[in-house]
Amino acid sequence: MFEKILIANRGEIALRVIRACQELGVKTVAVYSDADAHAPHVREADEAVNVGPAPSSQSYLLGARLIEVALRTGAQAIHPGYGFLSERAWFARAVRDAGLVFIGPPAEAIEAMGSKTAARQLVIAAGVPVVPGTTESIRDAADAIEIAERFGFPVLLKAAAGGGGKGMRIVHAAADLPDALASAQREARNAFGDDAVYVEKYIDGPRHVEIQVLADMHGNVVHLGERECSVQRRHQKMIEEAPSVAVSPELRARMGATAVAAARAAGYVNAGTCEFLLDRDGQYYFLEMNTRIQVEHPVTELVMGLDLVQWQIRVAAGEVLPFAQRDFVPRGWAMECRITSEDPSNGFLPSTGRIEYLHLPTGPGVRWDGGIESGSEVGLHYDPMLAKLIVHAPTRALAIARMRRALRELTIDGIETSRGFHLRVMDHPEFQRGDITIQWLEQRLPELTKPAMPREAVQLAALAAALVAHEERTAGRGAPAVTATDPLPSASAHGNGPSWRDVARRESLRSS
Ligand code: MV4
Repeated sequence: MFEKILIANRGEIALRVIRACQELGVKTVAVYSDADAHAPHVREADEAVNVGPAPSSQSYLLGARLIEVALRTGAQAIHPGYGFLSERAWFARAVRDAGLVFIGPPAEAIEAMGSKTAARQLVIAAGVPVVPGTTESIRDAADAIEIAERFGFPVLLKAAAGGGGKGMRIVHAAADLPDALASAQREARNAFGDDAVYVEKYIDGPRHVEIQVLADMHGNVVHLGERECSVQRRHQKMIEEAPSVAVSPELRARMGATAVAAARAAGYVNAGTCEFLLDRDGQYYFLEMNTRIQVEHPVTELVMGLDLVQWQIRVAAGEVLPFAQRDFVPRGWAMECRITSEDPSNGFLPSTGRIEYLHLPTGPGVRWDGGIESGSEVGLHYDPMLAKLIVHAPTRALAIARMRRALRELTIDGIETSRGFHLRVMDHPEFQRGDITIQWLEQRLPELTKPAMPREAVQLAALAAALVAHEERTAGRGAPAVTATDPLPSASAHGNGPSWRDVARRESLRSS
């Protein structure tokens, strides 16, 4: 086992990795930007090194600097977390070339899965079902029309270098192809520096189901079942669960075997995830492989009863996976809500400021993976995901009830968050039935984000609260208590500061 690991990340995932290290008896080195000098991951690590100014391009993304810090502090390995440098093959290679261990897959496996067209070729050869389409990039509009007509409209143009939905265009008819191709290529060039685009048949109304895999250096590869990730907005997942209502034990075994075949084809080692579309007929199609630990890994940990981050570290240190595939049967139901600093009632605009007060839910079956505390400053430099609230219960219905309870226990004062939005989702009958596709959330956004009360009702409630607060402040100071049966006192009649009528006037002006 390693003696010391450098964690090349921040926020909740940095803390998550620190916790795994503490349990394994491994020392930790945190890195941080100027904006994160007081962040919890800095305090919880055994050592912490400032690596630059707030922008991640000048701190968390400076691979060479992070490697230099690892060497200087005597760390033997680097855990990249997710995002930042986690899927940059050049970084994985530079870590290895520096004589350190990258806690993730080999650079070659990251590269093999990085190009969507190359990944399709690789997994097709291993017998993995992919969405009907090409594995070569399109030459021109005429080429695109010919290919699209072969598969039938609608088709989806995708960036070969892509992922995450950038450079994607749905095309319903040949006449729309030239313009769609030009804009997909432009977006791909801007996002990835590569304008290669290819064609897939468009799958309408599927679920997004992914399979977790875990592989060691000795040829052992297991899958840990699926996560249902359909509840997403603009390619950002909001709620994930394990298992999926749409996956039977038989389908799990088939999708799992497919994911293992894809991992083997890529020479995969460490934790990884194969993303699939699952259509209404139970057909599934490989989309891409994420070559990192994912945000939503805890739901798998809870139903499978293992610590994925610890196993990432252990296989990176050369340990043999001691599991057989039959050891992995999901137990109960796990669900995760991503708590973000976004304002759902305002188009999910990022919300910034100081977290004045934080109260965390506890009790049976509740887990909080967070990177915030009372006093944390939330700015715009990094991802708006602050924390994940995760629950585990015997059944899906009980997991929803538990999530509801935990969301209600959670208080985050000072900034807007997604908390209330998650409560609305938990209360939605379609969500409760598991009747969801990748389109569900965006279709239901109006009802899930409309204000709870009309504006006038909020103003009246604020006014009433101000009156009560004033009443409590002035009670026992000579002013007669104001009750519902009292006549309206005149302004400043009692000489004890402003009368409640003055307060009411001030508050009504303030809230309008
Ligand atoms: C698709 C698709 C429908 N048909 N491919 C979006 C991101 C990228 N990973 C692949 N994506 C999709 N590919 C075909 N042929 C629909 C999506 C898609 C999607 C996939 C997973 C989760 C959320 C999604 C939201 C919109 C579209």
